Amino acid sequence: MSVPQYDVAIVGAGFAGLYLLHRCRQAGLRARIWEAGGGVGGTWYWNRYPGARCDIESMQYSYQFDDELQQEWNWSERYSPQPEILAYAEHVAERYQLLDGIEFNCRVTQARYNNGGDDSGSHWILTGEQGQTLSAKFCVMATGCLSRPNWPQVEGYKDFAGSIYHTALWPHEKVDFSGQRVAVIGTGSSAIQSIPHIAAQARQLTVFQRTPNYSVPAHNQPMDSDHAAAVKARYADIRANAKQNNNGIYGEFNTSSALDAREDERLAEYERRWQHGGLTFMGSYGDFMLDKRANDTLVEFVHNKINSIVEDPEVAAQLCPTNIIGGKRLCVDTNYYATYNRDNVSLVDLRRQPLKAINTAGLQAGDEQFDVDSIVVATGFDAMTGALNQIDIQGHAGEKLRDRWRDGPVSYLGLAVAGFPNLFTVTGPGSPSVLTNMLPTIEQHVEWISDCIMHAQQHQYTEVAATAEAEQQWWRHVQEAGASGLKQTTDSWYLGANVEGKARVFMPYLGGFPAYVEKCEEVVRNNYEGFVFS
Ligand code: NA7
Repeated sequence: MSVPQYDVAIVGAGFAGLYLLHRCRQAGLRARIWEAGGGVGGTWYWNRYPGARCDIESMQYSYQFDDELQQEWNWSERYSPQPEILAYAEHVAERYQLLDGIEFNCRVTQARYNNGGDDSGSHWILTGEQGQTLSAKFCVMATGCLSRPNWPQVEGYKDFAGSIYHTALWPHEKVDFSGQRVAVIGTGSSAIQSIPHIAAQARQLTVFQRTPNYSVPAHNQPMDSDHAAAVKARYADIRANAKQNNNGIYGEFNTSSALDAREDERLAEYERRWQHGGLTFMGSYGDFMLDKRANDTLVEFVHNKINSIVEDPEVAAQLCPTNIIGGKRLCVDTNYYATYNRDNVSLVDLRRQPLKAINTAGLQAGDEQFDVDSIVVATGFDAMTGALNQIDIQGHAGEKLRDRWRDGPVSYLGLAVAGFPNLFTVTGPGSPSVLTNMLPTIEQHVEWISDCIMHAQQHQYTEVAATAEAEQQWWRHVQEAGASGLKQTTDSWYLGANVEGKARVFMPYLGGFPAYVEKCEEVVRNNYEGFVFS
């Protein structure tokens, strides 16, 4: 049987894979996407739990590569819900006629590099779950940073008589919790978004919390048409301005010290931003992640908010995080803390009574049995490396990426790994990715990767490979940037701390989006410094 041949194989049809397919086709490259899901959208295809929505305003959480697209598309809410973001991804796939370039329900199990020793030319051979194969000169992993679900390592899943749902693998049919006793495990962003919805439906909701999280109100609302029109009128400026900020988000980011402000000024500023809602809450001063004393002032403000919203002081105390604010990604919610005032909601502290097992009737935490009808597992992801390590990726001389990364990942710019020629990763470890607005970061990566592939094609190179030296240098810089400031003082999925046995390495690049873009551009200016073309 002959193996289909392409210039570029793309794994994943999320926002990265879709744009890459479009770019490749525009450049005249033959490209094909293999996608595990039954449709496009990546994160927004899988995470269908109640209340799922973006935590960056929709006017910014969108593509900007085509002005007609951003002018024509209308978002219905300030933070659009998952079905609308999925509809947007579907619209993009149709608008640019990408669907015929995607193989759905096709999970890649192996990607193996053949350096052309048999005269077939350097190429990657992909194998799918059903034994399908595909060959392409280049392979791009557009597999997402948060796409391999993380499950608590406890016994008994199979014994449970009720239903178990992971937020990241939510059914396509509507789940109705009416009249049910429901357990939610986890209190990260997915739990914080879904808990108010589940509580409004269920007879009884018990939340199992290992670590409390900081959450600020979204103050979500229907899109104000005047606001949307004003943004559209200045879209290019707004997008360009966003790229000057470390997090790639357009907003008011003050750089002065919280400690230089008078207490009453500071509190007024925190209150103003709390009332505005959203992630820019952390932008009131510039030193929260540099000086613990500055951070403490914001922590105290949020603790006071939690204590003023949650009526039971014991529950409020359990919901107040003890780590710094901003160590983990801030959550953005609608009615999260107030949900604990409902009679049908209770909170269990897994630090006091650890999750021991799931059994026929429910779950056991400490010595206590909790009988439930449904369990919602909101325990996040094996972030940044999980989706890549799930695939048996074999580079030069059969070296496996998962072996190479056993003690934690290394990468050149989050884009390429030494020893894995003609392989690129979109928002791989070492890219600013999850510390930024993902959409513009994805666009920047995709444009850089497709330009690099075109450079190789135009010069008829068969192989492009990151050098070990460039990779080490970049990785040292990533580690230094990650170690600066307070971020690493909190256990988080940035560090792999949420997954048992995972190497503890700070994975995203904390140096900021502008510095990263400048580095990528410098690499190109210096004739793809750190890459060898042959
Ligand atoms: P997160 O943010 O990783 O949250 C997962 C939650 O699940 C968090 O509270 C974890 O507690 C908890 N968790 C993880 N493993 C366990 C086990 N074994 N037992 C009990 N509790 C556990 O994932 P989300 O899906 O909510 O959000 C991911 C990102 O999506 C988010 O950052 C936004 O960018 C959007 P822990 O803190 O690890 O103690």
